[in-house]
Amino acid sequence: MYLLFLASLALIFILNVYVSIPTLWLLLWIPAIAVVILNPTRKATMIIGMVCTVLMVVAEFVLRQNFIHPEEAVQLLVTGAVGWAVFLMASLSLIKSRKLIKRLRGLALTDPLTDIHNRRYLELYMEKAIPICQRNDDPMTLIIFDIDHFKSINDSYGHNAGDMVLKKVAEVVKRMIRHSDVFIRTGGEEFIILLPSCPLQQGIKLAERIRKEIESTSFTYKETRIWVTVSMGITEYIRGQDLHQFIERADQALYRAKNSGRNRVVAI
Ligand code: GH3
Ligand code: MG
Ligand code: MG
Repeated sequence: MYLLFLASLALIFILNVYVSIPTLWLLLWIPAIAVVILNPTRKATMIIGMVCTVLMVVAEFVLRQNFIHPEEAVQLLVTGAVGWAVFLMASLSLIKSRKLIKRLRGLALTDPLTDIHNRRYLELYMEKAIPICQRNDDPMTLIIFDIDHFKSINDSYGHNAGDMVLKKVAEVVKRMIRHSDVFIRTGGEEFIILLPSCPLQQGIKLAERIRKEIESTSFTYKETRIWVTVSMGITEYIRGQDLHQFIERADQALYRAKNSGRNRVVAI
């Protein structure tokens, strides 16, 4: 793209040598906008704007052997100003819409209560992660966990207390995992932690640490201590599985953890 920018500059320069019409310099702003599309920042807008204006003025002086008629100078100035204004408006609205798209994308992939990612994010992430994992023969482990007897927390202390528990559980887990791990609220009081480049045994150790940390964390709502535990299912990725099958296997382990007394980690 930058090569295209230089090629367009050369073309515009040559065109101006043969057809000496100052308004032709407006063409210069087309590649300039292309650069801002590639690099949508205010800094890039300012730099490119300056570069184009300086280029235009210097080129005109060189082409006219250092003499510009006052009328032509005014025409050149107006051309430069109009070009600048159109370029600035186009660039700034481009930067604004890019920011908006980024923000909307963030909102679409984030759970509003806990501020962690949602299931849609996991699906998008796994579209890329599964082929990479299979190609590099890299281990990948998935933990699915669910808060025990969460309904009775809601029933006993109210929905707000339940929300507070969900937020705090997410905060505890966020502190304990790596930046490269993927933490998802799949819905209700169920979460997934995806551990890339992590074999099952290492994942079990982390799951056990998280389970104990949640058990010993003090959840207090209106000065009442709420006891919170989680059950966890964990499994390692098997070559050829899709996301659904991978989660299904971890879900079976979670089911066993629930049925064998809760507040435990079960691996399959
Ligand atoms: P188990 O140990 O078998 O997991 O039992 P449980 O009570 O945790 O599971 P159950 O599926 O019976 O209840 C889950 C409850 O979670 C029911 C639902 O109202 C509540 N819930 C789902 N989403 C939210 C939420 O965003 N906030 C709150 N406060 N409660 C929620
Ligand atoms: Mg539950
Ligand atoms: Mg549940």
